Amino acid sequence: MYTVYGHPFSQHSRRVVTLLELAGLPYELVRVALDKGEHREPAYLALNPNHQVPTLIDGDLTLHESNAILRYLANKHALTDLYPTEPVARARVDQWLDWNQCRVAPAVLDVVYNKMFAGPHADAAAIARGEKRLRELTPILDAALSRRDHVAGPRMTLADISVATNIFQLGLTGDAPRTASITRWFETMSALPAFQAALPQT
Ligand SMILES: N[C@@H](CCC(=O)N[C@@H](CS)C(=O)NCC(=O)O)C(=O)O
Repeated sequence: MYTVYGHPFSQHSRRVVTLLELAGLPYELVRVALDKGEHREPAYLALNPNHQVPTLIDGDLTLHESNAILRYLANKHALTDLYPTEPVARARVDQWLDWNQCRVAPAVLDVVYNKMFAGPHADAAAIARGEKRLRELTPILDAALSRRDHVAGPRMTLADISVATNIFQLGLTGDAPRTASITRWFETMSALPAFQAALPQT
C-alpha cells in the first residue's frame, strides 16, 4: 500500500494519483492542507523539505518530485508500455517529462497560481511572464501532437500523464491551449477513468 501526500488542486499530485489508478496499485491519499500551511509544519517538512506535494511513501522510501515518483512506480511495477526500457523510446519519454517540468511547470505556476490562488498577493507581472512562455511552448507541444497520437510516440506514456495534468491545470483559468492536435490528445487523456479519478471533486 502506497501513501501519497497530495492535494486535489495540485497537478503534481494528480499525475501520481493518475498513474496509481491506471496501474491499479493500492494507495492511501493523505490531503495536505496547503491553504492552512500544513506543508510548512515540521511534521510535513520531515517528509518533504521542499514544503511541496506530492510525497510518496513506500515502506522505508520517502520520495518527492512527481516525475521521479512516476518513474519509480513504473520501474518498480515494470510498466514498460508507460515507461519503455528501450533506450531511444525511454529517452523520448524522459525528454518530454523534463520539458514539462523545466519549461511548462513554471509558466503554469505563474498563470494559474496568480490568477486563481494568490488572492490579494496576485502578481500581474508573473501572469504576463507565464502567458508569454505559454505562447512559446504551445506550438512545440502542438507540433509534436500533430505528428503522432501521444506526446512521446504512438502510445500513451508517463509523458502524457505528466503533461496532461498541466493542461488540465491551465483549464482552471481558461488558459489551456486549444489547437486541434492538443485538443484531440487532451480529450483522449481526460476521458481516462484514472485521469478523472485524480481530478478535484466539486
Ligand atoms: N517539482 C515538484 C513541484 C511540486 C509543487 O510545485 N507542488 C506545489 C503544489 S502543485 C506545492 O506543494 N506548493 C507549495 C509550496 O511550494 O510551498 C514536483 O514535481 O513534485
